[in-house]
Amino acid sequence: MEKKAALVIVDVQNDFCPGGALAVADGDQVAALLSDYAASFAAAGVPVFATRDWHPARTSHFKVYGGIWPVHCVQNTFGAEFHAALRLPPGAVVVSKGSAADVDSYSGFDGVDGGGAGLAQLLRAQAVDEIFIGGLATDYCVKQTVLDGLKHGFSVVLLRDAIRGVDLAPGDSARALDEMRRAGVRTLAAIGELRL
Ligand code: VGL
Ligand code: ZN
Repeated sequence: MEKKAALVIVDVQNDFCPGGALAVADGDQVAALLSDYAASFAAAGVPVFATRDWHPARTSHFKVYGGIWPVHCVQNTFGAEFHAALRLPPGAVVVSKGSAADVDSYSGFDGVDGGGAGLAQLLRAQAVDEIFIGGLATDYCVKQTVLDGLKHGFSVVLLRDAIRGVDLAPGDSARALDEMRRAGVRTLAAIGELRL
C-alpha cells in the first residue's frame, strides 16, 4: 500500500540562525531550503508541520537556571519566531514544545498544537505513516524527533541537505547521524531526489 507522508520541519527559529542566541552555522540556508521542500510537499497534498522551541522566560533548560543553554526561544520574542526565510504553506500546523519550567524537551513529539493535541496524535489523525524531517539542530531536536518518530512506529526519512547541528563538541552531528541511522532512519541526500 502507498505510504501517506507528512513533512515535519524542526525549530527553524531566529535564535538557531546566524545572529541568534544559540546560532547554528548556516541555519538560515536550511530555512530557505525547507521552504522549497514545504512548497513541493504541499503541492503534492502532503501535510506540513513546523515545530518550535517555545520556552518560558525562566526554565531549568537555561544555564542561568541550572541547565546548559544560553537563554533562547523565549515565548513571544523575536528569537522564538520562525526565520523570515521559512515560508510555511497554508494549513501548516505549528507544534510548540519546551514550555515546561523544569524539563528539557528536545523532541517534536513532546510538542502540542494550539488545541493541545500532540504531534503523534495529529499525524495519526491524518493516517500518516511516513514522516520527512529537516531543520535544527541535527544533534538535539532533529535527532530526538527522528528517534521518537521511529519509536512511535513511523517510517522516517531525514532530509540530509536541510539539517545543521550545534556541535557543542566537535563531531556531535556526525555521531547523531550514526545514531539515527542505527535506529532505522532513511535519508534523502538532496531536494533534487525528492519524488512525490
Ligand atoms: C535545541 C538546544 C536547545 C534544538 C533546543 O532545537 O535543537 N537545541 N534547545
Ligand atoms: Zn531549547
